[in-house]
Amino acid sequence: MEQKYLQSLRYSFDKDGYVYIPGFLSPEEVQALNEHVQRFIKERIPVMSTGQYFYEDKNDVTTLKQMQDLEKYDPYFKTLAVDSKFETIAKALLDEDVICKTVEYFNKPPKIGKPTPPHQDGYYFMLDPQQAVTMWLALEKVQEENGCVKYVKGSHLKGMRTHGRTSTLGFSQQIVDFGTAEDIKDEVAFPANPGDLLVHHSLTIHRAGPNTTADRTRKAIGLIYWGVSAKEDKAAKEKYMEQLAKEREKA
Ligand SMILES: O=C(O)CCC(=O)C(=O)O
Repeated sequence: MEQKYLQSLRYSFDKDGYVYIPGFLSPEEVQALNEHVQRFIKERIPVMSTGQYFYEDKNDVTTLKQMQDLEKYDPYFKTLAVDSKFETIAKALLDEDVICKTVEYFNKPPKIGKPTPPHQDGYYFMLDPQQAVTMWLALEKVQEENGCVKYVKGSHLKGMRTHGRTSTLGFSQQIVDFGTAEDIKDEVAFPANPGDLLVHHSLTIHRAGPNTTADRTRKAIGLIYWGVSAKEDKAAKEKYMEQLAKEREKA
């Protein structure tokens, strides 16, 4: 990728807290990725640890909602993330070397796909400095009605907001006072076509609506990269993960 192009992306990212790259993957690449996702679901879910995949309705396997750490279970997804064009973008936006932390899958099944609560990923990451990006790649057409992603422009420059528990599986935390006049004024919705890529900073506030359609899914791939300068508060993270595991057992 050309240096000039990467620099222009970084300029937008620094200003807005996100970038939108239409057609990042070609239709053929998206088709191949979709086929690998389906293969992964069939072959790998049976060997995945609990807590790494969730169903919207745990009694219905057609309602798969989320999976994480795909790259640890399948070399295709490792190759997708490491030394790839996704990594090139992450490096350019953070202006340093990066480490891929996880490859995820996000779906909102028709009718019952819940909203993604407003949050900042950095709240989960617990990093200092907050040098991290999340990528979100549409695997199919995503619009307001099946739950497109929405970003609050410039929110990455305003620090970490207070988060509290949600009952949403896979997104346990949300901003408790989201919905201020400024949040609403600065919020931008991103309908996307298959292969379009969104990338946001770990402090950028974002959310997504429910899937209100009767027959469409809302599938996407997520990739998370941390800059090498970002250090994790390990003790705080472990405590948080233990708490989550306990709550999951009770649910
Ligand atoms: O897929 C979604 O609805 C949102 C994903 C998200 O919040 C994230 O990638 O950080």
